[in-house]
Amino acid sequence: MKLHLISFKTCPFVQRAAITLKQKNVAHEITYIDLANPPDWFLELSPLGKVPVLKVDGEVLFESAVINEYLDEITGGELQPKDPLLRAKNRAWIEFASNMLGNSYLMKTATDKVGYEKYRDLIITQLQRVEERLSDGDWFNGDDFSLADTAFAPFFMHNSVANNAFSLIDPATMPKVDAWSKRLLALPAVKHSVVPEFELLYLQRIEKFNSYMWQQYAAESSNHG
Ligand SMILES: N[C@@H](CCC(=O)N[C@@H](CS)C(=O)NCC(=O)O)C(=O)O
Repeated sequence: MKLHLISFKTCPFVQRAAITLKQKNVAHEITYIDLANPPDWFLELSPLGKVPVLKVDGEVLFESAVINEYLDEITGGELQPKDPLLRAKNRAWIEFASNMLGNSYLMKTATDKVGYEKYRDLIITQLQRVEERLSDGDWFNGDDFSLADTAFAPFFMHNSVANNAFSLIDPATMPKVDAWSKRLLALPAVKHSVVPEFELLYLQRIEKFNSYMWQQYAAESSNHG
């Protein structure tokens, strides 16, 4: 079976599938496209014009959560809880993580302070919810690494760029989230789920938005030489 992931280098949703592929050591090809100028062949095969798309031989799969369940199922299925209720709850939290990624995008592209603070505060409230949900184990469900971990990891990677300059994690009030995010970022499958120049590309992208968040960062960086 031939697996082919269509990607955009800074997309957190594609990164979920990349983590699963790395974690399970699954052979695959990757093609990177420019979302600002998507090729016609991509628009033809992606129903929503979004990445990720996974081509499975001639077939097309889209939506990161669906792609991840499929990748896990064809390779043993150990990244999903066996209990149907826990599995359903995990799906709901994966959707929650998608909502956080949406808020993160709106925060980093907001052009004024009011817009920026609205989404920043929403994300902080969401992180506090996750803090309440986490158990004492290493991963989202405790001892077993799962697709829920792969779904949140991209948020933590974006949150940690530029030496945590944009971080919204308060270790004092969110100690479990803090420890979990560090554990995820240290995992080889997460580290190698993005291209080596990821951080630079991420910063270039938010610079292009010239958003409130970028302006604060640029002012702060120039103050410190
Ligand atoms: N719900 C989708 C979201 C994917 C998504 O929003 N991808 C973004 C890039 S990170 C995209 O392709 N945007 C292009 C567009 O909306 O035109 C998933 O989980 O796969």
